Amino acid sequence: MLTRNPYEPLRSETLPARLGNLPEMTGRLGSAEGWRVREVGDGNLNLVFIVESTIGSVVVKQALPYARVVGESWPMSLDRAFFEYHALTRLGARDPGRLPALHLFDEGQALQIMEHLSPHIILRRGLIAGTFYPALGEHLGRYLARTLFRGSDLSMDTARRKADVALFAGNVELCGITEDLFFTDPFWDCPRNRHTPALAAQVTVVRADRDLKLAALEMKARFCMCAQTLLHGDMHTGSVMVSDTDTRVIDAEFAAYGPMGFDVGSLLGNLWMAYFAQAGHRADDAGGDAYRSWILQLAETVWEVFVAEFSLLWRTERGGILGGRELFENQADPLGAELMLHGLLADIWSDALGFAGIEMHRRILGLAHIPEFETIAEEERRAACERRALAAGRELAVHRRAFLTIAQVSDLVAGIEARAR
Ligand code: SR1
Ligand code: MG
Repeated sequence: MLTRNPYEPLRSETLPARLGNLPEMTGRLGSAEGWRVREVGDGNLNLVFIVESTIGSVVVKQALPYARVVGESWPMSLDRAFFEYHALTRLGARDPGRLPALHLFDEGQALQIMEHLSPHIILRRGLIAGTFYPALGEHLGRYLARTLFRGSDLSMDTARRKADVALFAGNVELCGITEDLFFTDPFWDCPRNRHTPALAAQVTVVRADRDLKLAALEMKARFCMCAQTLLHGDMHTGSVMVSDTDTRVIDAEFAAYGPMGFDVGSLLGNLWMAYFAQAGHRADDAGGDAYRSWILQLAETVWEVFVAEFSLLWRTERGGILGGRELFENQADPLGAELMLHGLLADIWSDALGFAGIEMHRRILGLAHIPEFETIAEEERRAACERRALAAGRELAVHRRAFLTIAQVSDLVAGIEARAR
C-alpha cells in the first residue's frame, strides 16, 4: 500500500513502480509496463504528471514539501493536498461536472489521482492564443453562483457549517500566503517581489499611494474577517481548463472560508489583465480589437450569469442558517427577501471589484506573476501593458463602490486601452 510508505516525491521514472499496483491506476491504464509518464506542472507549488497508456490516461498531482516557484528555501507542509481533496469533494458536489473527477486521494503521499482532462488546456494559454470559447462565461458564472451560494449560510445548516469552517480554518499556510502575497507584499518593498524594470517609476508611485494602500488593507480585512462561504481561493485563469465546449475548475488547495467576492473578483481581474496583455502578443495587433471586445464581453457574461443564477438559487433553494423565509415569504412579504438579495449582490459586486484591483497589482508587482505578461519578451512593450492594467486596477480597488454596473467597468478598461494608442 502506498500510504504505509513514508512520503516521497514521485519522479517520472519512479511513478510506474510506485503506483503500479493501485487498482485506480491499473483499472484505467492496464499494467505499468505500458505507461508513458510526463511531468507537466507549471504552477507555483506542486508536481503534476500525465500518465497515459494505449487504453486510458490519468493525472497524478502531488504536493512538494516546499514552494516550487521559489525552491527548497521556502519549506511548506504537505497539508494542502488534504484541503484540496476536501474542497474538491464539496465544490464538485455544488456544481456537478465542473471539476475533474477524483479517483484516489492518498494523504500520506499528499497525492491525488484524477481525471485527465483532454483536449483541455489551461485557460490562460487559450487567452494568450486568442481563442474564443462560446460557453465559457455561462459555465464560470454558474459555477461561481452555485459554489458560493451552496457553501454559505444561505444553504448550510449550523452543524455542517461550523464543522466545515473549523476544518478549513486549518488551511493556515495557504491562507497566510494569500494574506501576504495578495494584500501586503506588492505595496511595500518586500524582498519576494519583482517587477519589470521599466516599471520602476510606477512602483514608487504605487508604494506611496495612501488611498490604494488603504484599499488593499480594507480588502485584506474583508478577506480575513468575512467567512461568508467556502471559496476556491485561487480562482484565476490558470485554475480553469477549457476545451471548445467544456470548462473545468482545478487546483482548489487555497480553499478557505471567505467573502464571495474574492473568487468572483480574482477571476474578473485575471480576465481584465488578459485584455491588457493582448497588445503584447501580436506584432501588428491583428485581430486585437475583436478579441479584446470578446474578453470584455466574457467578463460581463460571467457577472451577469452569476447574478441570474445566484438570484435563482436565492428564490428557489434558500434555506440553512440565513434562509429567513419566516420573516419574508412566510409573511407574504417576498419584497423583503428581494431587498436582502439586492443588498447582498451589491456587496459581492463592490468586494469583487476591490479584489480584482488588488489581484491586478499583485500579479505585476508581487512574487507570483502571470504568463499573459511574462510571455511578452520585449520589456518596454510588456511594461506598457502592465501600466494599463495597474491604472485600471487602482481605479477598481480605490473606487470600487462607484461602479454600479459591469458595463461601466468595461468602459473604464476600454478607455484606458484606447487612450494608450
Ligand atoms: C507561493 S504560491 C504563489 C501563488 O501561486 C498560487 O497559484 C497562488 O495564486 C499563490 O498566491
Ligand atoms: Mg494553482
